[in-house]
Amino acid sequence: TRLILATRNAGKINELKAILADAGLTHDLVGADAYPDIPDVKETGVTFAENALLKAHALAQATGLPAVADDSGLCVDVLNGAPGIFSARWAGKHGDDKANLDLLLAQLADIDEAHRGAHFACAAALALPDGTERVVEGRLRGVLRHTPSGTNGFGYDPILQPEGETRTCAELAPEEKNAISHRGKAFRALVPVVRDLLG
Ligand code: ITT
Repeated sequence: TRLILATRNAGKINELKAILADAGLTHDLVGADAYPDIPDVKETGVTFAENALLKAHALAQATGLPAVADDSGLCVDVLNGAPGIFSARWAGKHGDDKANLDLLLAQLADIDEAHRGAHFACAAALALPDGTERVVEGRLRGVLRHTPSGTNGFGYDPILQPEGETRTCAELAPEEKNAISHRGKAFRALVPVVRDLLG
């Protein structure tokens, strides 16, 4: 059966296909980019979980198929959790990863090593056309570098160095990132829920 990945972020789609296939899910995984006529839902929630559910329900309703969605972001300790749910549009324009990362680095320029803690957060939601919904979350803790390093991944990956690592997320191989990431944890926890509800 087909399972819609309710996201148009190519970085997420790549990671989700690998994470879900590695976890043994045999569904036909199709990104929302295959449905260009379905409008993007307004992310009006105030939490990752609320926004993930909004996205999953929108695609499940519009396609009549089960859908999973990811809402995620970077939560910085000294910024009281910002950018958080605003991570994709921190510098103004939605999805401008470089502008977002540059602005955040500028905001943290005077913060010393001991106070650069942060985490990535991911809410993974499943919605069925009949309105059934489930959501689980995952986190990846680390520290923020002063300068970007690495070319893998997307978004803030070049500046987050996971706890216990000497490399940034953008210097990890994709399978290394997925093994420890917020997205890997959340979606591996969602797999048994998908199996339970969809078979
Ligand atoms: P969809 O809503 O279509 O899924 P989006 O990019 O708008 O795509 P979000 O609203 O969830 O998704 O924003 C997530 C942002 O958080 C993303 O643009 C990145 O800047 C950042 N982010 C999330 N996960 C990340 C990761 O694994 N590595 C680096 N940055 C990440």
